[in-house]
Amino acid sequence: MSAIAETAVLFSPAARGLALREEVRLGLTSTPKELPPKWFYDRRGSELFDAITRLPEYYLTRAERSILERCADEIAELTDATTLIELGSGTSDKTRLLLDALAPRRFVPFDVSEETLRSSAQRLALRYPSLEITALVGDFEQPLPPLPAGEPRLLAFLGSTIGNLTPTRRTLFLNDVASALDEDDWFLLGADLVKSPARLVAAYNDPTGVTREFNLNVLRVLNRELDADFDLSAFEHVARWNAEAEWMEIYLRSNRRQTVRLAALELEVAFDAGELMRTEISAKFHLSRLAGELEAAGLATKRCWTNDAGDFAVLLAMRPARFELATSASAGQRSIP
Ligand code: AVJ
Repeated sequence: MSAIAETAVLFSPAARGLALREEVRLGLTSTPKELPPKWFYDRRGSELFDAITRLPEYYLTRAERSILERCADEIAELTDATTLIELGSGTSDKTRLLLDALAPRRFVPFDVSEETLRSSAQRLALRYPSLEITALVGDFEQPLPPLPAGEPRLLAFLGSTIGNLTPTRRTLFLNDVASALDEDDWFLLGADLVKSPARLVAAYNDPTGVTREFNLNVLRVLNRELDADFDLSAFEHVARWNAEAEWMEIYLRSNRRQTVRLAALELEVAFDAGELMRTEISAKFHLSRLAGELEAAGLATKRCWTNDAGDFAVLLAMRPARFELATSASAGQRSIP
């Protein structure tokens, strides 16, 4: 029993720095330009996202919380999980609903943002003194590390963070989840559903400009970490609904012709006036199709819940016993101590 949460850094500062440099170089030299959304989340970015979750237009977090309030006991009953692992846990805010219902022995928050992870793990350690907490700094787009033993385990991926992955990445991720789980382990997924474009666009384009600040923050991260000279006032926040792909697209639009230098990459990048650089996609789902994607990865959906408005869904899936998955490549991240 201790109120000190242990933190294992699977994504070391060196590995993180390398990934940042590689991904930014690739993204800024591609046509059209893009940046991966994981780099939004330094301390300030995590705080800005937290502020987004409280915006009246950003219904996702409230919808998911209301579902979890309703179904957490049932999840506990069905899964009997003694270990809760949460990917992209962030501030672990909604996680409390699961921790209260499950009363697991062990909690493993996994997130790319080390600072946010450490402070939320410490906060949880104080609140749940007998809970064993092993925080993992990692990137869920890399092969998942071997999960801690102590079945049955519940792997949670909430907030519709899955929407940030392109369809190909999503397939890879779901296959990786399925192979990380043993028979009778569980996967809990929160996913935002397709709805009216007006509401979607409003959720990603709030009038107070919090989402704009969040979007621009990635340029601050690049300025700091890659010694870049992005002028934040030369970029605009753009949020569009792509009806064909059924995802929100978030861009930064260069409002003039300009050249940006990233000293750490020895790279100069030219932007045209009006040029769009995509910084995020946020896919929206149809419940039955999403369950089909899980199924294709070898995950059987046992229960799903939506809120009354049908805005958001929580799916509980498991790896059925005797389901043989093609063995995937071994983990690219170290195991959990
Ligand atoms: C944290 C990825 C779920 O896509 O809705 C919020 C991030 N971006 N507003 C989302 C986000 C702009 C959010 N996720």
